[in-house]
Amino acid sequence: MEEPVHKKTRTDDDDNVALVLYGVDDLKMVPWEKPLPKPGEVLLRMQSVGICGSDVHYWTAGRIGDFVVTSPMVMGHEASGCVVAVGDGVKNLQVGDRVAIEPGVPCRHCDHCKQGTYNLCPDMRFCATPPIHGSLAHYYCHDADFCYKLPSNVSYDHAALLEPLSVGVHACQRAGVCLGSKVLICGAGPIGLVCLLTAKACGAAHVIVTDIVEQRLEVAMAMGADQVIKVDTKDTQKLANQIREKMGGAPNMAIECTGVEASVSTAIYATRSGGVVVLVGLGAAMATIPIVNASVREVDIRGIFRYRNCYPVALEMVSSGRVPADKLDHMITHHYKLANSLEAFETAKTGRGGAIKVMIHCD
Ligand code: NAD
Ligand code: 572
Ligand code: ZN
Repeated sequence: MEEPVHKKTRTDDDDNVALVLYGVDDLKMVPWEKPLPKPGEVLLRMQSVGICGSDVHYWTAGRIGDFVVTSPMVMGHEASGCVVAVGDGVKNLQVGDRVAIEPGVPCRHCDHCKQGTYNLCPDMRFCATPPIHGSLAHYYCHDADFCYKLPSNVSYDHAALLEPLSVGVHACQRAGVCLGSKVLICGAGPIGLVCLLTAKACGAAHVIVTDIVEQRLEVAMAMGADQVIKVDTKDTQKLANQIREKMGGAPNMAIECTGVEASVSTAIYATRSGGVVVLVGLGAAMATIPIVNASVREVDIRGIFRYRNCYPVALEMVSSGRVPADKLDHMITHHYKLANSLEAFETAKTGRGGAIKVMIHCD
């Protein structure tokens, strides 16, 4: 492993800074109060934080749907850190532990929480979803039971990737991917790519990935796609037939990771009768899609909302090598220090240099 458990690189341990969003196009690195762990929490010295499309969207648009940035908000929700202090009652972690941080903490009391479907909790507090602060800082406190201790063979970068990987795990579970599955994945952005890794780890026999950008398809091939298709037609039924021909049969399931209306249509047309289409991508609130075609062929259309109970699965997939470390590395295209976070966000926004996942190093 490249990182020591915890190395001290600054002289004043009380200094904290954070990357804070103040409004549209108004992102600043500012001094930020160093928090104290409350009962049940740990104080973390932050390590790797990946930039997600939603971070960039809050920065450029100030909102996603009904979630509006109305007060300053610390960015970042794909994160790992090292425990530097524990609050009262914390039993699962101790100082020096390296952890992955599951960014959404539910209320723990509602029916969904009690039944385990905690991702659907209406009172979920999710990092860097307004008004909840994220973790892109030197120091950050989080509920200890939503931190997962890392084995020594899992790096901080890969621990940060457990967040999008958990989306991939939930999507593949909702799709029912299993040994021998033929899977269509629409979109080779970070989310399509983690779905690819998870599908292969589940034993999928044949995975086809689509995109409109050649370079992203090259990354998909390097990460284990069996075949890729560059989408260059608006005729979604024709494209669906191409996918079926290339696969030697219709996919059992499609995992849609673009949110683009035409791509949702393609996913429905391509999927075999009795199969499943999982909508991961979130685009326009209203869409025209071939709903009757899906209905009369008993193609189930399922949504996902983030993930639940997936961090331990994602961590096991990485630590066991079922998701190979070198394949994960292919999606991390850029690295920046915390001090250069604004540059990191520019790279993520523009996609310059073929950016897919931009990683910020806080220590
Ligand atoms: P991204 O924008 O990086 O990736 C989308 C990819 O789709 C891009 O590579 C783009 O070139 C490609 N694309 C565009 N049009 C296409 C088409 N017609 N056919 C095939 N490919 C096409 O985004 P991402 O970070 O990978 O996230 C993907 C989506 O997943 C987003 O909509 C995001 O909001 C959503 N998401 C949903 C959840 C959830 O809980 N449901 C969680 C995380 C992300
Ligand atoms: O990693 C979690 C995550 N979730 C995303 C996008 C990116 N990363 N989602 C898309 C936006 N929704 S939302 O419901 N919302 C802003 C809460 O529109 C959540 C899931
Ligand atoms: Zn995200």
